[in-house]
Amino acid sequence: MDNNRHEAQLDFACALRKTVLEMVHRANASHVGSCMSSVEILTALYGPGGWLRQRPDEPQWAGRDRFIMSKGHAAAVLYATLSASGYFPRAWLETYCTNGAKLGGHCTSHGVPGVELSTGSLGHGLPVGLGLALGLRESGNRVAVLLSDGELDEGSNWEAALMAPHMKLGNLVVVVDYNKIQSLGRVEDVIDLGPLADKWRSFGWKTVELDGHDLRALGGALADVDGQAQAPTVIIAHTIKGKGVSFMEDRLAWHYKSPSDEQYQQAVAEVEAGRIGA
Ligand SMILES: Cc1ncc(C[n+]2csc(CCOP(=O)(O)OP(=O)(O)O)c2C)c(N)n1
Repeated sequence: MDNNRHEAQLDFACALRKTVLEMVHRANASHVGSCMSSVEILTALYGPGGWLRQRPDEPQWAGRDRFIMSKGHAAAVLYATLSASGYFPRAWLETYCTNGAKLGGHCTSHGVPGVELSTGSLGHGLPVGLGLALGLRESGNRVAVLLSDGELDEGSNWEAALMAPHMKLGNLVVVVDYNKIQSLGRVEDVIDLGPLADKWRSFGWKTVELDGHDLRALGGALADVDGQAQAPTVIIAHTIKGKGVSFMEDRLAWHYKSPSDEQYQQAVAEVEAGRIGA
């Protein structure tokens, strides 16, 4: 990736973190840690020079690649990304998670340009993504699905994981946000997923493991996805829940907690001072 694009992606990611903090703080909402772990993944997909082929001014463009945010509780970071990409006005973000607003606390596709599927009930994104990839394979469109690690406790994912290589869906890419924490405990204590890469590989997926906050690594792995290939790709992105804010990083509490005024100020200052994704 050239340096200009990399710098632009670093700026995009930093802005996303600040926007998410602003949204959850204003709405007194949960899931800030869940959003922070996905920032670089969404930046690699949607940010400057990102992997998805989309037209924000034409959200229903038939030639678009599809993205499904299966971890729908992290809606704030998807909404922030879509707004930054030009899908809808930034003013909409101010209404996030308030009564009657377009932008609900979980991802909603109803009336929100750019959101392909309403999500929040975990375990549905990959099965739907599989169907989309099957339907779009001939036209050359690609489908990306972002899963969380706790979400992999849902058996529906493993049915789709079994099916996609059988259907030779090279146009399907899954990114697992492997932050090692779910809502009420650490993944290894709730249901240990390890060895996670071996599991996907044994199902027939092209399997890549990387640092999910490394924008160059993410961009490289996505660029290697060959839509004509015989196998789907899974990117196991090792991430940190709450990434970018010292008191949130790797802390279970920040799945549900919302920052106080003071914590919000500190978090923004840390994000502005940090240079994450390099
Ligand atoms: C089917 C289903 N069961 C339970 C929940 C409640 N729930 C919300 S988030 C979550 C787990 C969060 O952990 P993880 O999936 O690892 O996502 P992270 O926020 O860590 O990225 C659960 C169980 C849900 N949304 N859907």
